[in-house]
Amino acid sequence: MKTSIVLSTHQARFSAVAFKGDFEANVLKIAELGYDGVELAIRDPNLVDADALLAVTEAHGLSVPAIGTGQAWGEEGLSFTDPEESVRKAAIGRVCDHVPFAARTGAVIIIGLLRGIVKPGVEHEQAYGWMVDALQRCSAAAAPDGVRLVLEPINRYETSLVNSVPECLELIDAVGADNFGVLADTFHMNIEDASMADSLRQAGSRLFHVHFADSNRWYPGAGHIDFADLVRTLREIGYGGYISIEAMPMPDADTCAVESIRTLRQFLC
Ligand code: LER
Ligand code: MN
Repeated sequence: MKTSIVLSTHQARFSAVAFKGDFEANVLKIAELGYDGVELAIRDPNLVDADALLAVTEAHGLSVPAIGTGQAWGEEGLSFTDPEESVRKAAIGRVCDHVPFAARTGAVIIIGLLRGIVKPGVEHEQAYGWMVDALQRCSAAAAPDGVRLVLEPINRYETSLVNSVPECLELIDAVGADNFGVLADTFHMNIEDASMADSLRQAGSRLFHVHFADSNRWYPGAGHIDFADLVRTLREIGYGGYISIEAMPMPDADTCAVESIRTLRQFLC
């Protein structure tokens, strides 16, 4: 297992991104702390100079294991389940736009809030159907380039569409694409999943990516989640991907990054 931490390429409103702002300075700090990679939050890949970005990550020896897409929801309101067809199409198009960059870096494309919420006037079943259809289209568009997609179960206070890992496994069956799997985020699982370890075991080889934050969404070690048990379980299921830190920059971004890698090292050595 390898380590990474979430970094935004632009200033973002989402509060659990530890590092925002000056990209190169942040990449340097992350590399010096000993992380293996940076997970990039990218609103629109068409507005990002991929060559320049990768020149920086590669110069510091960091991989890019995942791309977060949630800013397209947060800043532009794009989603797979909007009542407006044009908005749903734009959301699918945006995910497809991430494919070339993801193919270059081997990153998984994360579908978090880009799936949307169930908007007023829309039935849950209708929204679910739109989501399945969008995920089938995006998975099919990504497959020829060997790119994988993950859906992240997100807690009930943010969306009513897929809150737990077992619910996501049902969705994966409905979508039926080999390159579509689950991202397990410990912050959300602590709220929604009956047993985090059991959920990870159930996910097995369908677990493509992991976010670590503690129960209070501070760095691992600042709350009451048993990370030793989770890392043991990840090993047990043969998970060979990244553990990516997605925690609030509390008490500040640097402390969050330092403490997170310190906690992870205790279990990963
Ligand atoms: C994104 O990875 C996440 O965990 C969500 O809380 C975003 O709203
Ligand atoms: Mn997350």
